[in-house]
Amino acid sequence: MNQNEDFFPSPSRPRLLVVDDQATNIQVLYQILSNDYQVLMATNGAQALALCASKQPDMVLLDLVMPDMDGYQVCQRLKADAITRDIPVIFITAQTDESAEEKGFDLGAVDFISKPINPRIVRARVKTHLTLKAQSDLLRSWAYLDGLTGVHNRRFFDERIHAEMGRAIRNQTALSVVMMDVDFFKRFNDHYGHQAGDDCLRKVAKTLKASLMRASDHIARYGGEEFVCLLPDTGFAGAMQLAETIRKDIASLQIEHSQSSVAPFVTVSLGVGCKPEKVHGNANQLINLADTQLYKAKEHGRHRIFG
Ligand code: GH3
Ligand code: MG
Ligand code: MG
Ligand code: MG
Repeated sequence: MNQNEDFFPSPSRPRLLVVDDQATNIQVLYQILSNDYQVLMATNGAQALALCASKQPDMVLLDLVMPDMDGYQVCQRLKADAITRDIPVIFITAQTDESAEEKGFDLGAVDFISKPINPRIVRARVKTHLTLKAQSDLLRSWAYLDGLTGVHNRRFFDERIHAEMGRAIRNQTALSVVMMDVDFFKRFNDHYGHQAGDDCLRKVAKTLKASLMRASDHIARYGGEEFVCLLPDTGFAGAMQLAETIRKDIASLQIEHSQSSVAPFVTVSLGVGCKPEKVHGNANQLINLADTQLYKAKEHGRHRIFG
């Protein structure tokens, strides 16, 4: 696999949500935009909020005046929810007074388009804001990646484990953490050089990624030669099984390590921590548990798993 694929995911057709209480207005916008974009439609605020949460559009074109919930209220609700906060909102309105525009910007809108609609202006503004959104998404994703290996970094893990723990407690599901550390890696670096050490870490990360079974699993580089797997909906037995897969897969790489006291190739030790279903948990305690178990695996001879 090309390593850059993780850094530059191939863009799919951007998805827009058009919200207007009048079907004819939606139709006009659909005709202007559907050649270039995937266009979702909603005729009221509640529908718009539901679609934003479930379909994660790249932008919302929002009518200001609507019965029930008006555009301001919809915008306010979108910005108050972490899941929809970053979706850019453009208001579309026949109102021409500046205070309406000011209020929209105050609520977090990125732009205003006035009715009657000028197709070229709509296309230009949509394109500009989608470009900005794509750039900021890319920057955000870089901030969560480890530069050496391309897997997530510790910042990502620290944020994610708190979110997943909250979810696991709410849903009464299990959550597991597997901590992994390369055995005698200092000796590896000293003997083969730092460059070879970096290569080794890249191979280990790639293998780890391949060993994970579910799309919902996450791996991150936790420290120098330490990696961590976060496994939602996974109980103790499942996490131990995965740890064993990882232990074997990395040994199978047969990366020469003449200075190791366990084997003539690179090996890893693993610690498993699990918050069982229906048990209240705490993210820091779960990390500490996996870490303690990893320490025991080291103490008991390395190239093994404790849980
Ligand atoms: P143990 O089996 O107990 O884990 O021993 P160890 O030598 O692996 O553990 P220790 O923590 O003493 O050494 C970790 C080494 O990992 C130290 C450092 O040289 C190396 N290291 C940390 N980050 C990197 C990196 O980004 N690249 C390279 N090449 N080496 C790194
Ligand atoms: Mg309207
Ligand atoms: Mg270490
Ligand atoms: Mg080590």
